[in-house]
Amino acid sequence: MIDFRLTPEQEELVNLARKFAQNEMRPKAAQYDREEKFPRDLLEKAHGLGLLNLRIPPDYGGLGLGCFDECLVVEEFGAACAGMTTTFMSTSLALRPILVGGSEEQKRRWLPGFVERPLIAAFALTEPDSGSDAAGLGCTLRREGDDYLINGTKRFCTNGSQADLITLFATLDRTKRDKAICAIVVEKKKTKGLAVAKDEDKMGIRCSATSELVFEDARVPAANLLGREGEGFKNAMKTLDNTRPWIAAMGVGVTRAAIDHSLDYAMQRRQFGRPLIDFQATQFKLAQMAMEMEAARMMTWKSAWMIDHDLRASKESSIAKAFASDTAMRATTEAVQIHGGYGYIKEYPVEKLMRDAKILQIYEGANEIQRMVIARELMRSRGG
Ligand code: COS
Repeated sequence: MIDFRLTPEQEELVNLARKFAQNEMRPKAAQYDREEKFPRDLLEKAHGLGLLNLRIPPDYGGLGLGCFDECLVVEEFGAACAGMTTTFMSTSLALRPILVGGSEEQKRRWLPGFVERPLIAAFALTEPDSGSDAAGLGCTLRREGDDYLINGTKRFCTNGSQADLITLFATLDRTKRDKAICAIVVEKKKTKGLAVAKDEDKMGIRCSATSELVFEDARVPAANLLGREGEGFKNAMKTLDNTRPWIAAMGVGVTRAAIDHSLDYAMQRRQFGRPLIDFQATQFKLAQMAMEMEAARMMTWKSAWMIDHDLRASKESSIAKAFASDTAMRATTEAVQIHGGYGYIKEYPVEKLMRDAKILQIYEGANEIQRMVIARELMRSRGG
């Protein structure tokens, strides 16, 4: 049975998220982008409204909402500011490995704090020499008594410099690739030997923190290991299957903002004695943007629905992520084109949308990786 209507509770959630996004996030988006200001104040407000970490189960104090609900909220956030959205949602990404691989005791130890307080978490997988090839990690962990000693560098870690807790992926033996990767929780304040090397100066999502973290004989209790040694890679893959739909939802939100701004502009801007919207060239651009946005939203909803029904959604998550982020890139580029010279200056919001859209094609697995996952799943369906 298919039903595209939202429940009254979901409508309420969307309205709350939309109000917050339009009244609190959007007015500050340009300033925070310009000043690279970390949106801690907004994160605290969003947390106070109950809009963050929606998927923490009730057993640990959370609302226990689904991936679908999370995507509804992310679309609203994404339509206001992708940088702020990335900041808010990266905690949800970083907590997922605890939900995927953590013991009951570990979940009880770490999750309730994120419901009670606006704590921040970071997911540390990528390294200077290991990005798309996630099994090629060089950051090592070595058992010593009741601890692990961690050595190596993590790069492009969202929230890294601001995080209270880091879910870290490191290897026992680089030559064994995915079979030697472990997932471990690093509590930042308690960990000596962990330093923030820098926050990157980025093209887009500039208010979010993208950090380089250096571990030098950083000692972490062995009790913080999630699952068993060697289970970290699968944990990371399952986590990403689960979180890619919200990157897609953000792409839908960014596309929606591009359409809104373009429509406003095309209706008031006059050339050749007529508003731009009267020209078929403008109408067709907007129609294409709307068609692609609608398709991207359906793909997002389907992948989220599958996750909420415990179905393996590797292919669908990758399809949604790649399509929606490509859509956002095309739509924001067209939005700049519709605005002409005004689209190219910072006084108008579409140039920021275009800069922000680019990262959606790159992070949480580059779109080339998504296509690789989709193709592999197709081959798997034929026994390959
Ligand atoms: N769920 C469960 N298990 C999975 C899985 C998934 N989605 N994807 C892979 N696995 C398992 C495989 O089944 C295999 O297990 P077995 O050996 O027991 O059969 C193991 O993991 C290794 O998988 P595979 O051989 O496919 O690994 P590859 O090294 O070829 O890498 C890709 C696979 C490219 C998909 C992976 O490296 C990847 O996702 N890279 C992008 C990383 C990324 O998104 N980085 C951004 C970080 S967040 S900013």
